Amino acid sequence: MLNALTAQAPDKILALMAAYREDPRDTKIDLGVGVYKDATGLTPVMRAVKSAERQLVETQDTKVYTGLAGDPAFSDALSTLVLGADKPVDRLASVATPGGTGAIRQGLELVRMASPDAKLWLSMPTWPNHPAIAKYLGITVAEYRYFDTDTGGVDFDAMMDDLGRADAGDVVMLHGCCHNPTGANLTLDQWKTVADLLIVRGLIPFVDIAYQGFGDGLDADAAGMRALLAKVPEALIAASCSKNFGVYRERTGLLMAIAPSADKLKVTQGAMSTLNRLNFSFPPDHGARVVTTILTDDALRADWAAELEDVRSGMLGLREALATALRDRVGSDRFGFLAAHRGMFSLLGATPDQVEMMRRDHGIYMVGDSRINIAGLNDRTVPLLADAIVAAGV
Ligand code: PLP
Ligand code: TYF
Repeated sequence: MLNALTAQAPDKILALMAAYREDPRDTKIDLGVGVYKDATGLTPVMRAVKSAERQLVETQDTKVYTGLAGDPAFSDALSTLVLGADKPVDRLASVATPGGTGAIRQGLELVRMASPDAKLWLSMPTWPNHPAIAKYLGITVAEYRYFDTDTGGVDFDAMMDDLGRADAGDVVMLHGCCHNPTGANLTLDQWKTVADLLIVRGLIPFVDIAYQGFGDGLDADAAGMRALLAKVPEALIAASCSKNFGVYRERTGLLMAIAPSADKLKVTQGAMSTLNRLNFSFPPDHGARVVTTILTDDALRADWAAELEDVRSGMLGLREALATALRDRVGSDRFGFLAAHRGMFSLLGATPDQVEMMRRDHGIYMVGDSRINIAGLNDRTVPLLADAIVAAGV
């Protein structure tokens, strides 16, 4: 049987991690995988997470199964963080999932179950796991233009043109904030305009929000998505706690569905719980319980929010420093988009050859499409990257 297997294409981002590890140069710089790193290159356990874990060790008296949808307190706390206090409780179904990826997978399974012929519209470019999972599930993928390589911003007219060609019932994947890989994001008004188009054309939004708190702040990062959700009749939302709580390996995520009416809530929730059962039964609990503990304790929550704010402002400072270093070197504001982007990532606009040159000559590792992880930089390496970008002729 296993003789029949053929080699699967590796994940390019994860393959880059291995290449970086094997590089013997001690001057090497890792701007690859999307993991937050502090100025010393470490990905620390957040203070509030440590406290919540200590509390759990002391007080948890059972490890018995949770429900198929996970702990209701987790759904309640995280859905409020993501959707806001005025979330539509009478139409909101949710299941805990193994990370944001698990939420995307379960959400796409729900799409396939409800509407097997729906196409999934993805921004071009997008996180490679979006098309990979959709194609694996047999869902047809279509692409909408998103990034303007000349300006480093969103090509909104092109996006609207392309979505204007979607068929009623198609699903449109949107990055809730901090677009991966480009770093370019919709304005609040653009979110509302997208919502109007979705309504007119009968399209269903699927929002992937994996970096809430990494852009302009916890509520600011969710504002566009919330404005869209307030308008549309139904929606899916996949939220990840990997980055904003730093619980990557605990696999902590939530799939939410806003049903078109309150009487469709029960059947929607039932389908989502069933999909959990069919794929893995009960979702992982440790990370979810840590997150719930933090969000429901005023002191822990304030400490978490403060640490997240330091992470966010640190990345913004690095963006400014890199944009300034490049302005000094090229004598123009050609790289000004780096300071306007939000989140961990920016697409530099370098060719694959230039990316390879920066790796070979300077030991700087970025994804082949020239996506850099801003958090991989520090005050010492910002000028080194700026020099390398100029030397490669980007
Ligand atoms: N969506 C996007 C756009 C991401 O970049 C990530 C990455 O980390 C995820 C979802 C989900 O991450 P995880 O499965 O680690 O929660
Ligand atoms: O885009 C990134 O770098 C993060 C981490 O298969 C990641 O989202 C990358 C690849 C992958 C899973 C997570």
